[in-house]
Amino acid sequence: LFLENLVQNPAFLKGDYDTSFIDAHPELFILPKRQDRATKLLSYIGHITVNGFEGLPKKEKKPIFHPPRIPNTSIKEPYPYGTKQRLEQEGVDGLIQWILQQEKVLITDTTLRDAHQSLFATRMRTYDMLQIAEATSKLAPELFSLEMWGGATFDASMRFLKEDPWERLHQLRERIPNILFQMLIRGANAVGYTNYPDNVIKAFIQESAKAGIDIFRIFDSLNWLEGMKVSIETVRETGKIAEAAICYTGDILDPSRNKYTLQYYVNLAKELEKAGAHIIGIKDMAGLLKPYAAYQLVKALKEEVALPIHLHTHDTSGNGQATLLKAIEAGVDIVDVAMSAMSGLTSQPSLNGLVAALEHRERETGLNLDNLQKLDHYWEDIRPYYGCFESGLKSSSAEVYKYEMPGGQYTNLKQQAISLGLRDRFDEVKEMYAKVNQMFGDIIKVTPSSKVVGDMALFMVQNNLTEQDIYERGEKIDFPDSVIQFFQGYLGQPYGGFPERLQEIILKGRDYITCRPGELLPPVDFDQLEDELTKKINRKPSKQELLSYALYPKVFLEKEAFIKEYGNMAILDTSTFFYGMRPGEKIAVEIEKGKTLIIRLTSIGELKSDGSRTIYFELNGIPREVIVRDQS
Ligand code: 3PY
Ligand code: ZN
Repeated sequence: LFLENLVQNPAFLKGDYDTSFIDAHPELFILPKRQDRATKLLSYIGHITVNGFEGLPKKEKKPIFHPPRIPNTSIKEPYPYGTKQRLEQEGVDGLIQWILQQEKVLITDTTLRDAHQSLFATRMRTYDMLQIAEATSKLAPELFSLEMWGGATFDASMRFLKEDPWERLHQLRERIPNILFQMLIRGANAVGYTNYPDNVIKAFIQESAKAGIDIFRIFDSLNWLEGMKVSIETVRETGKIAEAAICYTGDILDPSRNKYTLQYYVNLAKELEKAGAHIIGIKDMAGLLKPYAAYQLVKALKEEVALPIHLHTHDTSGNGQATLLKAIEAGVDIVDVAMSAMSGLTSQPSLNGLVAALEHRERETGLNLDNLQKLDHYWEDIRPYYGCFESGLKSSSAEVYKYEMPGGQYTNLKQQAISLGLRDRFDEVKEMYAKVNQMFGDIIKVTPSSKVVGDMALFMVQNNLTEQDIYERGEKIDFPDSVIQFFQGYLGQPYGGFPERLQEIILKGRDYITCRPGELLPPVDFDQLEDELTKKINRKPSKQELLSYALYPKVFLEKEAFIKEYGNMAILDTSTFFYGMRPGEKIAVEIEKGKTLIIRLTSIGELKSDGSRTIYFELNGIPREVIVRDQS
C-alpha cells in the first residue's frame, strides 16, 4: 500500500524527489485499511465456500446449476401500455370503473412475493428478480398487477439475504414501468409481527407509495376492522389503491361450523366498503376456500358490494385452479396466480394453466401463452437455487383443510421446527397447530396471529405438553412472549373474544387491552430516531433506511454490520451467494455498471492450527488470497 501511494504521488511521478522526499510527504504513510470491495467480496465467497450459508446444511460440493434462460427482448422495444399508465391517466376511480367493465378476468402475478414466500421461505433474491423484470413487462404487459413487495419479504430480505428491500422496489420499478405494483400490508402490523404506532404506519405507507407501490392489499390478522382503518385512510390520502382484504378461514359449506359463515364475510366486506376500500380482497391465505364455497362467496359479494373483488388463494389442497374457475364463473374481477414453475403446492395456482383454461371463453385473459412460457423457462431454471429452502412437500395435500395453516407459514414453520430439533416431529407440530387454534377459540390465522398459533404449537410439542397440561399446570408454565402479547390484546381483538379461562392462565394477572393498540403506543419521534441511528451507523440514514430501522431495529443493524464486513452482496449471483465456489470455477461479478470482476477460485488451503484457511483466488487474472475462519 505504501508503494501504491508512492507510485500515485504526483511529485514522485514528476521525478521531483530526493532522499528527503519521504520526510516531506508524511501522507504516504496514511494507509487506508485495505478492505476494498473486491477483498470483501472474496472474503464473503471464501467464507461461504468454507462454512456454508447460515442455516443450510453444508454441502460437500456446490451443486451444478444450468444458467437461466432469459428471454430475449429487445432493449429498444418500447414498453407496452399497461395498467400503470391507465392509473396515471384515469386516476383511481377511473381504474376501478375500468376493472368493473372488463369482461375478461384480470390477473395478478404473485411470483415475486407470495409464491417464493410460500415455496421457499421468502428467500428469493433481488438479483433473480431483476434479470427477468424487463422481459416480464414486455412479454406480459396485460397483467393487472405484480405482487412483488410486502408480507414477509421486507423482513426476510434484510434478515437472511442482507439486502435493502427498498432497493428491490426501486430497481424493479425502474425496469417495469407499465404494470401496477402491489404489496401486502398487515394493517397495524405493517410488514412486521407486532403493532406499530400510527405515525409509523402512515410514514411507511407514504414512503412505499412514493417509491412505487400502487396497490396496497391491507388485512388484519384477526379480521379486526379497527386494525385496518389507519392503513386504508392513509393509502387513500396518497392517491393509491386501497385493497382491503377479508381473511378467509373455516368452511362456509360446513353447516356444523357456524363461526365464520357466508354472512360473516359479507358483513365484513360491507364494513370495508364503508371504511373506504377501493377493492375487496378475499385473502384465502391457507387455501381453504373450496371451489363451491368460492362460487357462493364471490356471488354474494358481487351482489352485496359495488367494488371489484380480487381473489387470492393457495393451491395447497390441489383444488386451487377449480376454486379460481368457480370464482370466475361467479364474476370475480381479479385473481392471483403464479408463474407455472413457481406455482402449486403451498403457492398460488398456475398462471399459465389458468390462461390456457380460459382460452376461447368469454372471460379469457388476453395474456399470450407463448410469451408466458418463455418467462416460465426462466423460473424453471431459477427454482433449483432455492431447493434447500423448500419444504420437501412433493404433492398437494387435502390435510390443509384440517390444519388451516397459511401457505406462507408452512415452509417457515418447518424451518423453525428444524432449528428447534423437531424435524422428525413436524406431523405432531401440525396436529398441535390445529389443536391450539381450537384452544384459542378458532381464530383467523394469518401473519402475525398464525405465528402465535405456530409458536404455541412448537412450544407445546417441544415441551411435551398436552392441552390438559395447559389447563392443569398452566399457572407454572412460562408461555412464549408472542402468546402472552396476543392474549393481552396487542394484536387486536379476535372475533368472538378470547377464551377467558385460557387468557387467565396465560396472563397470570397481567393487564390486557380491548382498545386499538395503536391508540396507546406513543408516536415514534423520527428526529430522535434519526440521531440514534446516525450514531449507530456513522452516517445519516435515508428516510427509507430510517423506516427499516423503525420496523426492524436489530435486523437492520445486523444487515448494516454484514455490509460493512462484506459489502453489498446483492451483486453476487445466487448460486455463489448460497453455495460459494468450486475449486477451478470462474464467475463474473458486475460490481457496478460496466465494471466486472472475473473471479476464479484456485484452491482452498489446509486447515491451520489457528482454525483458519487461506483461500486462493485469481481476480482478473491476478492471484489474491483471503484468510477465512473455518467454523467447523
Ligand atoms: C403475510 O402476511 O406475509 C402473508 O402472506 C399472509 O398470508
Ligand atoms: Zn398468500
